[in-house]
Amino acid sequence: MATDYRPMWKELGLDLEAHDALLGVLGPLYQQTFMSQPDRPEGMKYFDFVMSEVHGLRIQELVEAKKAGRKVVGAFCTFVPEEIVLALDGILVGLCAGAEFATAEAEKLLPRNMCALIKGAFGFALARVCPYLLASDVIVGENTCDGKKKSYEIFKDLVARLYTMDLPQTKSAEGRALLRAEFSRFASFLEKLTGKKLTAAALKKGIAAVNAKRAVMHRLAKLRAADPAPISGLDGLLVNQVYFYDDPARFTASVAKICDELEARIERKAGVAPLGTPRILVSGCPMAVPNWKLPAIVERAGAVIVGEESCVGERGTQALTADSGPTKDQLLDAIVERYLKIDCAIFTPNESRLEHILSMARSLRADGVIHYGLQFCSPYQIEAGPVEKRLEKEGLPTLRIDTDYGQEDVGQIRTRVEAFVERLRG
Ligand code: BJ8
Repeated sequence: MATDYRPMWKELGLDLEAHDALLGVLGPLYQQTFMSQPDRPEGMKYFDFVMSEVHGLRIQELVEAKKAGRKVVGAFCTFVPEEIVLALDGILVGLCAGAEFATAEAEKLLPRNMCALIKGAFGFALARVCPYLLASDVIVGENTCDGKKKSYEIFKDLVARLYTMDLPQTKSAEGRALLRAEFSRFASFLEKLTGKKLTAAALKKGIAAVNAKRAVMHRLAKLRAADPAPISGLDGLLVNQVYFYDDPARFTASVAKICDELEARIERKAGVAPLGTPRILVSGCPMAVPNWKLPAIVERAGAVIVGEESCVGERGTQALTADSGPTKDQLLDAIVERYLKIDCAIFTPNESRLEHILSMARSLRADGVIHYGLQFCSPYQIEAGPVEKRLEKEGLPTLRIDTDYGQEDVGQIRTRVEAFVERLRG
């Protein structure tokens, strides 16, 4: 008999009725989107299991860890340094909401012209349907885009505890110094929260665990360069999404297993789509669970997605942290160096993102790029123009899609994506 998680959910403070409604939509959506795909790698069964238990077993693990004295840190951004959280025996979980929920309630607190990601986060908090939010001992809000920065001023009243982290907007010496100061302040805050002392040895362990997780994602990304593609873009995205929830060591081992399987597939030239299927790189705003709208449209239109230039993707996992020396300060410096490489569109200028998109498109042998922008996301929507111009100049057909989490524009997006796939075939 399936475990009854309702007492645990109730204790966490979830609104059980609203939560049932959410699960009632998520389960069928997952089945429809993922289980209908042909030739999925066997290793994806682990991720199907994780998703089936994403509000169950994983939350139970977090609750048990909390009882054992560990602290859960919730985050909305890939800038929150997991190395430091792990070094202080904490657990980092991703909180971004990839679906609309209680939008009308959220719009009582926020302007309507706000990106779906922020509105979704508010909706999930207001409706009390996210067990990760409720299980978090502290939530880190980062001052990235104006939308997030200002909305945290309101969000702090919706959650038990919000810690705000300032982030630079330029990759200058001053920007580096700011990030260093903020990571030190964050470490001191976590020391108080956990009652533990940050040591070089613990930081080294944290760095090793996160590097292992990132390295296995680099291995997976390389395998996706094969033609025929050994794994669908939907499954590739799902692995990137689970990255933010799962236990790091277990996640690393599960992705390594998939990689072994994909290597064998590549060896026998087997894939999820025939050789020569149009290959697409998706670039832009992060796609949090359960935002599978665009990839599902693209792959049903007969193309295959070979990579994600996104924070739920290679922007979030690129570059390892150097194990740079014996002291805590040297290690913190190395962590800062690694995070400063993230080419989020909040940075100005942000040339390195353009270079990264191009290098990903080349190494993954993409035939074209779809730039994905969430409506009202100024940083990515503004960068979309220069990205398109540069990619087209380099001979890479580019399609710009601006959308939200609603289903109203699915037909229109499908028509544009189908025409784009035809262009790539031509
Ligand atoms: S490092 S991309 S995770 S900030 S979609 S809320 S940018 S208006 S998500 Fe992000 Fe960190 Fe950057 Fe990555 Fe604002 Fe745009 Fe909304 Fe966004």
